[in-house]
Amino acid sequence: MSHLFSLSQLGWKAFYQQQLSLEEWETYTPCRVMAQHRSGLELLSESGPLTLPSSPNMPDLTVGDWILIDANGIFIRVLERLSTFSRKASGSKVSTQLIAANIDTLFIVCSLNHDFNLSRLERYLALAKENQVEAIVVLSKSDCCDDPSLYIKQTQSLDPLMIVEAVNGLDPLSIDVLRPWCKGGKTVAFVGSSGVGKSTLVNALLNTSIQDTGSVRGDDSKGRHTTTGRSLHLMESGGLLLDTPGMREIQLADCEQGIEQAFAEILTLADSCQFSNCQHHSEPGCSVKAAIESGDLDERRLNNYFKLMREQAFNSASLAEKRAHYRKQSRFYRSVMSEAKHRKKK
Ligand SMILES: Nc1nc2c(ncn2[C@@H]2O[C@H](COP(=O)(O)OP(=O)(O)OP(=O)(O)O)[C@@H](O)[C@H]2O)c(=O)[nH]1
Ligand SMILES: [Mg+2]
Ligand SMILES: [Zn+2]
Repeated sequence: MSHLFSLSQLGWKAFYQQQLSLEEWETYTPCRVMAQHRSGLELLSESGPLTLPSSPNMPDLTVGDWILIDANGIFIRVLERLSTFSRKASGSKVSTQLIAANIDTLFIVCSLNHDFNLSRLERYLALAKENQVEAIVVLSKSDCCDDPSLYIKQTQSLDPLMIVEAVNGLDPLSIDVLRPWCKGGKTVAFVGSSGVGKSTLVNALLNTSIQDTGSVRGDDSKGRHTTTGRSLHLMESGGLLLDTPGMREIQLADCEQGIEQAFAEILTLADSCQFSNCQHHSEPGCSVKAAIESGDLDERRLNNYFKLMREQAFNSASLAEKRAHYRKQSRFYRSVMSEAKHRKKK
């Protein structure tokens, strides 16, 4: 990167500034984590790029984080995040892996071929709501679809206030509709299944071909996970783009509020069920079931609401159990250590 960016172009906000004392502000340098490798982090500050080798005393960091470093380039601390995206670590039942932090807008990409799936969109929407991040639904590959308006209408039915854009990632003019969210200082992330065209959109918005794009097998139009790393890319405007690899394994944990917001009309209906603890299965006087009968509520949507609620409850419980287990273990360890010290003194 030849020219320098101001802190606000890098996404700095009052929320981060308020976390620094005057002394810290005068001594340390705030840096944004732009990329993460096994060996270390690529950072960007007002005075340009720098690298920070991994060290064991650093906490779990991710792309998009704001950190402080001292004059010698030593890590001081990570600033509190505005939003955090994580997923269940692959192969593991209960640990989570950070995906990105401090995102302003989430572009939820779904392609207008076999990938179109309302339940998957609802899952991402719940995730965005939980993180209080603005969500824009991008229906990609509009050129592969005879009538995008049909899909736009279905998507819009999930939330009348949501912004839905159909684009052809291969046509630079078509993607201009996404630019208003990519202005200086804004951090946007693309999520969606493999092969839906996230990297293609990132490249088009950057006017480069930084991200590899893959070819999709013709038979089932499923992608092959072309993008494997995560990094933030700076636009000329100063906006930052994050391309994440297909997140098929994304699981919801600690996401009850997000789900409730993404399915707000179900909760409103539930308010007028006869029983305050109605489960909306077969209870008499159930307004939710009545809405299904009358066609006001889609049965698929209700079932997905149940499914996501169960999933997040299961994952939250197992995460909480694991954390409790570690706490107990470390308490035990500490008590053993202090007892040993005691004995030594005697
Ligand atoms: N026809 C058409 N093809 C597209 C469009 N957008 C992307 N493609 C093609 O779809 C394939 C996959 O696109 P990518 O951008 O690599 O998909 P991705 O979402 O980044 O995939 P992963 O990195 O695996 O998560 C490529 O061959 C693109 O050229 C589009 O709007 N229309
Ligand atoms: Mg990609
Ligand atoms: Zn009910």
